[in-house]
Amino acid sequence: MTTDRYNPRETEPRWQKVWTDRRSFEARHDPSRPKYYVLEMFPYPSGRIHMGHVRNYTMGDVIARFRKARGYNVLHPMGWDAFGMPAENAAIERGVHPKAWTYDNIAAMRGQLKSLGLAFDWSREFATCDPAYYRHEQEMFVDFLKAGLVERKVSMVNWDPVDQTVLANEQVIDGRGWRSGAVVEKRELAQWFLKISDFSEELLTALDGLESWPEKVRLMQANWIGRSEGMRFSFTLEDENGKALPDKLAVYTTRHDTIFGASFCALSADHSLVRTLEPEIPGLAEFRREVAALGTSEESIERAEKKGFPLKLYARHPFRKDVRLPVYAANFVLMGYGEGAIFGCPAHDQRDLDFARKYGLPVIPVVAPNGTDPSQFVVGNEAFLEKEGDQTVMINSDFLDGMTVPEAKEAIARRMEALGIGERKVNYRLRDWGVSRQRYWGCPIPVIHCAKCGVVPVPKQDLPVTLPEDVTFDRPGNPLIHHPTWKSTTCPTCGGAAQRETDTFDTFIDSSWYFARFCSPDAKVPVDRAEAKYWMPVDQYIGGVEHAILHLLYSRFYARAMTLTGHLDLKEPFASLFTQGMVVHETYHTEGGEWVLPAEVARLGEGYVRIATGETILTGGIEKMSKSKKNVVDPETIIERYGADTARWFVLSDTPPERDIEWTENGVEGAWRFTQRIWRLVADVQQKGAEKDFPSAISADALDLRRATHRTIAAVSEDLGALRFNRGIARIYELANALAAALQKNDRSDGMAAAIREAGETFVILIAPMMPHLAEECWRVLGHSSLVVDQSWPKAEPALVTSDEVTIAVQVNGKRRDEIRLPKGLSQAKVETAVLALENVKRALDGKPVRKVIVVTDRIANVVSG
Ligand code: ANZ
Ligand code: ZN
Repeated sequence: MTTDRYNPRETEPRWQKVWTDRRSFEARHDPSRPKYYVLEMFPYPSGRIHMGHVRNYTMGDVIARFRKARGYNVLHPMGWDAFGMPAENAAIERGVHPKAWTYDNIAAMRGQLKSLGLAFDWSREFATCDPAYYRHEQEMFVDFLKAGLVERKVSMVNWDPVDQTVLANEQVIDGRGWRSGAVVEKRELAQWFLKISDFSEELLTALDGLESWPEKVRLMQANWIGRSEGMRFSFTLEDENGKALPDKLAVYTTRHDTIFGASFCALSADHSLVRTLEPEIPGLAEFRREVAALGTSEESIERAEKKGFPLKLYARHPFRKDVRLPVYAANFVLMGYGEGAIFGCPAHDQRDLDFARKYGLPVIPVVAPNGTDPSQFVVGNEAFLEKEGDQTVMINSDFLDGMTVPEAKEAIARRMEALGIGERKVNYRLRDWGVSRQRYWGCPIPVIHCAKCGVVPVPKQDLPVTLPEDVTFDRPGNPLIHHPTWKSTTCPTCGGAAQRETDTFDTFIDSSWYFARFCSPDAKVPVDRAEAKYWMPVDQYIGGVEHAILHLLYSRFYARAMTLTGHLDLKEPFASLFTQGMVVHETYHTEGGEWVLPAEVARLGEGYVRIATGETILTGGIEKMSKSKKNVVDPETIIERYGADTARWFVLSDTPPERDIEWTENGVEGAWRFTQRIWRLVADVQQKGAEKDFPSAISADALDLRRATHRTIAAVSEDLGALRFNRGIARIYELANALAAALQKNDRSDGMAAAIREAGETFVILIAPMMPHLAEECWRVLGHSSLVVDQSWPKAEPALVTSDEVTIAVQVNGKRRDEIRLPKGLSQAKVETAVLALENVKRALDGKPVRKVIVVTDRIANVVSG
């Protein structure tokens, strides 16, 4: 017998234990079955899960459970992206060791994820900070090194002189270190780079094959790779007196057509020519320092006021012998792109225009809308940029006059090639990936520096190079440098005294191959090729769009690099990608502007008050849940109060998964009430649906219920397969209504009992991916000793699915609230019953009595309330 109320607190841990004991979700290589690898981006062990995790992992879980029921051999693993700064910050601020902090957090979060009943194969779990994981990362780095995929280069970093540390671009705020507040300097440092730029073209063109990726992500990646077709050409240089100099100035441009509009040249402050001139020109050193304080981020450079410093040099115009262009060092020219030098054409580039206005340089338009009189066309404070589809013509441009822009580009390219001063060049914005970090809590870079032999990779038999645990955080800089002994070692080549590299890897490396490691988490090699061949690629990858660029691009590169070094045989690691929306919530604050947790607030009349004090609370708008605005709801509290199934159901309902979902108390209450309703419904099914077999002829009502059941199977299967969870759920509500209606009528017509049983059992299997615990409990109530988790997904009988159906728009008091699919020509009474049972209609009625229902056959049903 069932009790009146469904009590998730009792059932959920019980079913979780059953699944664990039966190893229900452990995946085993089985070539006789089709595999399905579903993966959600693994979490950083911050200490607690948040609602974003709940939404993300629930989606993956529904897919995993659904695919399993459909007969796939499912791999659904979980691990921890466990290296990174926050662990070190905790060490500095609170004196806990990063390792202890990290593993404690993992333990806490593992418990929280388990309480959600997620169908993970926990036997494959690892953390990237486990030496057993990162030793393989080190091994692959050594292989990459041998394969020429790695380079050691001097590069510019943001240096915090107080904290004695390198800062990431995001850690530089208005030119100052985020923690110390010190003015950031630029420093040159020898660092390791992975040569991702060798793959620019390949990573770009292969995007076309990623048809199951969101278009916007593919576009973001394409922009990031940033292919452009242009020219590299050289100017001859002269001094103020017109004396020719030996040096030439090479520039990169995509607008060689605008060469007759050139009015200056600009060099990056780090350009070799500028460096050479620094001691000769007073004030130049100061200017370079000022530019350095902008840091290395393109964004801050873009935002800064455009400034230059005249170098007392001139570039001779290649086609106008009487024109020479002043040469500047400028803060907006990047060293890492093209040649680190440009010619400026103010009329057709906004940065160049701002610069020209500031320094009084000529502005000569050379492209104009078709039909413009060249002598009348002027450029004011906005550069003239042609938009796609514009009809334009070259003006003021000598032999180019009258041409279109593409014609002019071609003409200039030919001339320059003929003169031997330039060539066509494809450029990519994508830079090599700098992977050295001057940090403790990361994977040690496995190389040794020997005074005699130079850089020597650590021999494989000496791996892993493990992090020392006895480190201190009492002074600025990298603890690995301060460690008394760790870095002293002997050179593997000559046996002499040598030093370990004290830099560690960028944590993006850790997450660039973890998905491959999950295929064989205990292998003695980084990846067991046979396992990876079976499981890879990931069939469905799910994560936030904030990782659309770097993480995914690095992973795509890693798959290629691993393939080149024989660790994998695959190019694209993620066959299909889904980027879910965020969880948002109303923000609350006091009149004084202090943010207040939703849990501390209660509704009072039209407004809100703080429960503890009664003071007035104001709302500040719906925003992404964040600690800073305190608009967070703790999943643990929700699970304790309502159970995991309610939370899971809520995060999937109503809102399409790619959109932001608003967390509301009402919504959660609604999901909770539905779990209770299911519980009562199933108890009723068990009583009234005693038959298993259908008689040879069944009543019209029984047939109706069967049709509802099979149509729901068809629709939910399609919706879950396409990740339209909210739509699948809406269909499940409809089936609940149909089943409830049949039960209520106490109809004993032929076949009804079997139809009820069929509907009830189907219903339980259909809700199982979303509410797995409740489903198991209901399955037991229905008299089964098997588990729902082991049931196959029901099949829709085609004859019961196809029927003449129409979509009827449902209104309440003339306002559209829903729609419903019903058999064509259905009687007024039946339409009325179906419509009144809709959740959206009930919500819109808000308890008001129904006066009448106006039905326009097969088109509209309007519910009019009293
Ligand atoms: C002359 C010109 C005239 C340009 C004009 C633009 C408009 P993409 O498309 O991103 O490749 N550029 C080249 N190297 C640069 C560097 N190191 N730092 C800053 N800017 C640089 O952009 C290529 C354009 O960006 C080039 O074309 C160059 O300016 C600038 F009406 O050359 B152009
Ligand atoms: Zn040596």
